[in-house]
Amino acid sequence: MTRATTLAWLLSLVTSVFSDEQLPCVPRQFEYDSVVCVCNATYCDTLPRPSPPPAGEFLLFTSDLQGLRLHKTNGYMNMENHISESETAEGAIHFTLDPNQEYQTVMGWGAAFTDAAAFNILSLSEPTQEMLLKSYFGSEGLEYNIGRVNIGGCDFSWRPYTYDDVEGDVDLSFFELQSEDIDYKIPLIHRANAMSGAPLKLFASPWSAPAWMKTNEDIVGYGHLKTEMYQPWANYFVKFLDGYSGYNLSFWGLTAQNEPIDGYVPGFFFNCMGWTAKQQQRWVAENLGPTLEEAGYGDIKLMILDDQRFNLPGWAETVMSNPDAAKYVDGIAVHIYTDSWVDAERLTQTNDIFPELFIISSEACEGMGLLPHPQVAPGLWERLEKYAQDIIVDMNHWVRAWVDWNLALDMQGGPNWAKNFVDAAILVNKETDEFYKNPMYYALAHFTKFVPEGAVRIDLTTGDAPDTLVSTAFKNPDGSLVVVLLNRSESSSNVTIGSEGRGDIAFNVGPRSIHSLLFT
Ligand SMILES: *[C@@H]1O[C@H](CO)[C@@H](O)[C@H](O)[C@H]1NC(C)=O
Ligand SMILES: *[C@@H]1O[C@H](CO)[C@@H](O)[C@H](O)[C@H]1NC(C)=O
Ligand SMILES: *[C@@H]1O[C@H](CO)[C@@H](O)[C@H](O)[C@H]1NC(C)=O
Ligand SMILES: *[C@H]1O[C@H](CO)[C@@H](O)[C@H](O)[C@H]1NC(C)=O
Repeated sequence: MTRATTLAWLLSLVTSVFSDEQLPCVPRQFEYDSVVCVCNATYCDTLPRPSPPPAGEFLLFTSDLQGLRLHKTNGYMNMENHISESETAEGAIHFTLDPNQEYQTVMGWGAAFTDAAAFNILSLSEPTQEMLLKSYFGSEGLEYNIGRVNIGGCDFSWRPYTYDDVEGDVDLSFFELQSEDIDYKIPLIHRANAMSGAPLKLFASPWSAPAWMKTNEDIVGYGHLKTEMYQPWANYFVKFLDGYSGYNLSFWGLTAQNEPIDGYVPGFFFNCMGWTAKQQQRWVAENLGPTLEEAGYGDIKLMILDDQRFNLPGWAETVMSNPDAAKYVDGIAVHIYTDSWVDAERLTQTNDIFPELFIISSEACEGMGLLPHPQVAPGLWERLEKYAQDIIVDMNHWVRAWVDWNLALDMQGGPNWAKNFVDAAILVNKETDEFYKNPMYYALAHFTKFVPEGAVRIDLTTGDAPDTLVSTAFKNPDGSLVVVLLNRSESSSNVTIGSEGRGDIAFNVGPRSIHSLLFT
């Protein structure tokens, strides 16, 4: 061996020896109730994918308000099934797992490569950028397999552009990808793909057509596509896909429009375009569907809605009522912003009516300027609780993938040309060349590290858990089982999880905590 190959071999040995080791969180407390984990050019906490333990044992990973982050412990199942005599099970809340009762197959997890996210990541030094990308796409990070991309400008852009702002250019001869794509998002997506081993499932969403295609001649505000622009707007999608394909990036999916309702809200303040379900039906049937197919993009998964769940099942019923539209539609995308007051039963109803369509949660964030907390609140635990609760409830109602909003925002919650600042799982501080993993990042970790694409949700029931204790369960492709439990209450309690022929798992659930259990 040459010295160089010996060195490479030694390095790979060292890496393989230490790759199972979980590098701990370096905590920092801002003025909120829990901590962020600090990463820089030379250090970042890691999350190695746990191997399932032998039969009769379980692994338990806990994060809590007090500062635990995926803290690993293990235990043995109580094979006697005499739970009432178990030391740890006094007054326990009992859950019953039925791995034979299967529901939907998981498609995965991800976030959006917005202009803002790409700008923030690239504002760090090269080694810190690598740490951040690894935190999402590497084997020791969240292992995201899905990425969303904005088609042209969105609010998380530094200017409200489209790819063809030349008035009346119906042939799209001036259509051009912009610096936001070429210098920011595309290079980052390639780096993410290289880290994740397999190309990400990318899906793209438009916020607004060029102003000249719209009734209000503006990118913001109340307005919709002029009827005579239905075909040019479908051609615009093909130009976008061709453009990215020129940079060797292909898309797995598309949503027909980001938040179509926004464009029917008078005075709406960031990039939007209004569609009713009836208009979307007509456009998909007569323009988008056939145009994608003719251009060789017929395999791209087309998703409708991409807006709040209160529109379901009605939106899907309207679009799908026309077979010429229905034949092009593969899925339904929902955003989380009304989830705390609109029942998730709407998702189950929708799945019951259209079992052939998949449902994904395509956008989520916290901190939309609502009191009592500001938009960016580093370390605020309640935002983990909101994310985890939303994921659990969604998964229990047939959602197959959950996609976060911006991969990274700055300390102000931007950049956002419309000043619609919000919080993010990772905040970037370019002054100090650091980034901070918010509790929301770990909410995602409790799912992504344990429940890969291809896992199936299974039945988990409880007669006596309070509302503040929510849970869901999965069976993985390798046969291992996962239960995720979130306790939003201030008190702790004992929990047992039993399943036929497997013995009971007993453990204590502390106040304000989340747990992922892995066993075979
Ligand atoms: C990076 O973080 C590590 C761990 O906290 C720390 O020891 C090191 O000094 C930091 N490096 C810089 C340049 O701040
Ligand atoms: C795309 O991939 C091909 C084949 O690997 C390569 O030759 C070409 O340079 C790539 N193009 C870009 C823009 O990356
Ligand atoms: C959990 O079980 C332990 C051991 O039996 C007991 O001391 C403790 O009080 C129980 N905790 C709760 C909240 O019931
Ligand atoms: C947290 O939630 C429940 C519900 O309030 C509470 O009674 C319990 O003591 C805490 N632990 C668990 C698991 O619920």
